[in-house]
Amino acid sequence: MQIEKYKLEEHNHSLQKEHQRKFDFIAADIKDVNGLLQKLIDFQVAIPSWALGTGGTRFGRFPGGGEPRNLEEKIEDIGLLHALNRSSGAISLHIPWDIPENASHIKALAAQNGLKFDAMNSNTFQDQPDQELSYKYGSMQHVDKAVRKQAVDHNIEVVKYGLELGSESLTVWLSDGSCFPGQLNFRKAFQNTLESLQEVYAALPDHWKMFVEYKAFEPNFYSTTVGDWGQSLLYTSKLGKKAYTLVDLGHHLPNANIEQIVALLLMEGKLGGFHFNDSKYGDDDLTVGSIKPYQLFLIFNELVEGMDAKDMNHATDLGWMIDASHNVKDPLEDLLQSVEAIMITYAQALLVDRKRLAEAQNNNDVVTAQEILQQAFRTDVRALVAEARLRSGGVLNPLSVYRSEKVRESLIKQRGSKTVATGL
Ligand code: PSV
Ligand code: MN
Repeated sequence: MQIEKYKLEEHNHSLQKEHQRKFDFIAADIKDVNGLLQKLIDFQVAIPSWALGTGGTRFGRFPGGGEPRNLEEKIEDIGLLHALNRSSGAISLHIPWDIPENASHIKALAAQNGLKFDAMNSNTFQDQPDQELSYKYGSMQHVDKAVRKQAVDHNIEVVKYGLELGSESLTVWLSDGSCFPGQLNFRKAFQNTLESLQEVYAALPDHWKMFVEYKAFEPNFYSTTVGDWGQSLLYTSKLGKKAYTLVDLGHHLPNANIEQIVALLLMEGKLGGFHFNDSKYGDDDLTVGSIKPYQLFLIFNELVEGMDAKDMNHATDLGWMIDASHNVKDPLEDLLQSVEAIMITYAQALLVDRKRLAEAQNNNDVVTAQEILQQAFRTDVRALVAEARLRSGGVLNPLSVYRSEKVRESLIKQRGSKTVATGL
């Protein structure tokens, strides 16, 4: 579904005066406002192909209707988000949930919607109906070499699909681990996994990156074979320069200092990408910024500081993706909220007075350091984010257009009320 351009313009026109007042107010306090806006305009967050449907829990799933029935419709949904916010210009595919049967057609459709292909995601955490060997006891860690080979071959196949689409990275998330003490020999599980990853790495094109995602627990509850950033870093360091660690915000044990993890991975040149979401307890997959917005700000603060220290391009040198889906919201509204939260937090991190912060740190002036961070965090930057959207052809308030144009109702009419998108 597409919203006609004149409707977007009408919407912007109706909010323009109020927006201008708010924008002028904040712009007056910023030294290089155009430079900051350009960074916001350039920053794009990939949407995963599995987030367009209402997510499930292991207790049930309550689809909301109008969910995309195939990859084409998923691309259209992301195209719509991108038309509204101009910050969701990429799609990340999960194989086999979204196999591009006709790559050139899918590529052309994505291009029409202004979308690029972000990281490809493999799946060895579920058994597929036509699959020969089971992943019940793991995939790349498996005691049986034949199972490991099947997992390796699958990842290589995912790279092939990605090559056809113009993607340049592979994300490997393994659910491998154990549920009970004694079930696994940790060292052998690690070595098997490393060997399997090395085989995939060897098949990776030179211009590609491999992201190794870690997760503390779930579905395994006693041990996870890539359980934390230390283990991921161990694998990626042994693999080589095309391998990086991927941080998913929901994959840590409670109270982990994620901002410090990010700072150190960046320092080592081993941070590759991000999966954004929020959580209260674990891998809750809640809307970005809905539970711990200050933590998100502190993470972005380290990202900006660490990337600038290495002269990295904020928009292109790391992979940015949302990884969330849940039961109770319209997934498209939820994604609009998540992207907005990311843009707001990025803008706040760009406002941190880094020179003064460094001085405060050198003087052990703890109070001033906190004041500087909270000054940025407490700044209402929404008009800056809206102005960036406006300048790049989007709308001032994406959620309000989505609702006033009755997008979900149209999608239900078009696709039906009982559709269920592929994913979890
Ligand atoms: C696992 O919880 C994960 O974060 C991985 O990134 C998967 O690819 C994705 O979620 C599947 O929903
Ligand atoms: Mn993830």
